Amino acid sequence: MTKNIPQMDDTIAAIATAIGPGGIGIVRISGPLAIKIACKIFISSRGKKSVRLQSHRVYHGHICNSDTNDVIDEVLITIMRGPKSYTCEDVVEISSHGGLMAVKAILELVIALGARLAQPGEFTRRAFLNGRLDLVQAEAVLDIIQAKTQSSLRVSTHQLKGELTLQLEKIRTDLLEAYIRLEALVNFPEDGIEDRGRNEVSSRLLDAKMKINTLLAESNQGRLLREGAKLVLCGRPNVGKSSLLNVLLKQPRAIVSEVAGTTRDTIEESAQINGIPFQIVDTAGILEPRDIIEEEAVKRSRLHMQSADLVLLTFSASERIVKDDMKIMKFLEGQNILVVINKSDLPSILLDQDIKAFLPQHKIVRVSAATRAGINELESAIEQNILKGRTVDTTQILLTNTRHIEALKNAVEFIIESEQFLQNNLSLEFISENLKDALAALDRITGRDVDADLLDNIFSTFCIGK
Ligand SMILES: Nc1nc2c(ncn2[C@@H]2O[C@H](COP(=O)(O)OP(=O)(O)OP(=O)(O)O)[C@@H](O)[C@H]2O)c(=O)[nH]1
Ligand SMILES: [Mg+2]
Repeated sequence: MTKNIPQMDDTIAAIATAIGPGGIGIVRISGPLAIKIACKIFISSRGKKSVRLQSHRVYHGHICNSDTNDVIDEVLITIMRGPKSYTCEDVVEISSHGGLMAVKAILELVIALGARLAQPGEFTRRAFLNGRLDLVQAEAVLDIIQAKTQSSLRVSTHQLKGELTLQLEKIRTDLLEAYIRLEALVNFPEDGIEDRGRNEVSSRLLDAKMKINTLLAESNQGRLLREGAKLVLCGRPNVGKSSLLNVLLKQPRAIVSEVAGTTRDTIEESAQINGIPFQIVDTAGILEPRDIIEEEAVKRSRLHMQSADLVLLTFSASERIVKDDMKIMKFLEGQNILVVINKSDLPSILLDQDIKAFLPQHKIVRVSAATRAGINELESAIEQNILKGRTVDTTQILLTNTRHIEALKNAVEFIIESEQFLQNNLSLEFISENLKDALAALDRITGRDVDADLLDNIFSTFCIGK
């Protein structure tokens, strides 16, 4: 059950710019009262109250408290009458001087005149509910705001333009045609065209499946662009994990010292490596916890190692492999590992073949966190490992959102099952039910078929004012 479905027929308002010192600040108002409120508080620079504010015009003037006649700030206001606006409703944007006080005072005035404070993402939610954007495009708006790299920005912009939606619509048409043909077979079985009909359904299903699989094939790359890959530094104490974290972050984030066991709690930071967003985790090197704090640290480190997209297994060039290294390697069996031999500035005791004896297939990169030698090579090796040698073509349609990926996987499962039913000559009603489920999975992505809880979930991650 949804606790809190926002109304649609009232007027909402919010500060749409980031809070804090800045050149300008914007208060955004949307709904039936938006223009009426603007008329009450805005005095145009021509001196008289502007009663008729025209759509898609910008006016210069002042915001005044109509009760006290106090001037609050000099502003530009933009009028956009619905449906030609972001929300399809009447929208007014008041651009005042930046900083908190002016925008806050304007917002308070607007609220006092009958608007209500918007919930996070409520402007975009209205744009969706009024048919201005579908759900994929609404989510793309959020991704653009939160983009961490140029490439993720580019992919989200394509999604906002509706390119992914168009592709999903093509898949939907295939499925719908398969469904309609199937229904015809169910309802007019006497026509004697069953074989031909089944073939047509089959061929439509194949088309849909191929289109979905093409999208899914690149989805891992897309997801990495949006959410970032998880990179976990591990290795025994003192090999220089925290030093490497600092080098990759280009700032001294973690404490580094010659004392073994310096890092106790795991440290997580976001960074970009060669244009790919990463979540980098520095773990505790200790293997045998001496107290409950260390016990917790070891537990957390292990959880991170297990969920890593890539583990940077770190050694020191000045030390041979010892039992503890072997324990770590055993724990990491089956993980995606890149071997890093740090401290290459010191005389090298650890040889590549010492490592290859245990990890014959894994790439080894020698670096020095102290002198930064080899760091570029390390960054390229990380990039290659994550992209598996492929470049991400940000001009193509990419799935980036886990919600979309899961729904498409779901749809393809129903399609494959339907194909099997068809091959085994099972009752057409079964197949028909399956196709309805496949269509529903697809419609959850674009929001054609979506419940209020899911909407709450999506829009609550937006900022207020968007
Ligand atoms: N010569 C040399 N010393 C390094 C290098 N990288 C790190 N060190 C030193 O090695 C020591 C340990 O570094 P840390 O980064 O704290 O090692 P760690 O692996 O995070 O250790 P724990 O947190 O205890 O698990 C410090 O004294 C660093 O200055 C390097 O490339 N060359
Ligand atoms: Mg450390």
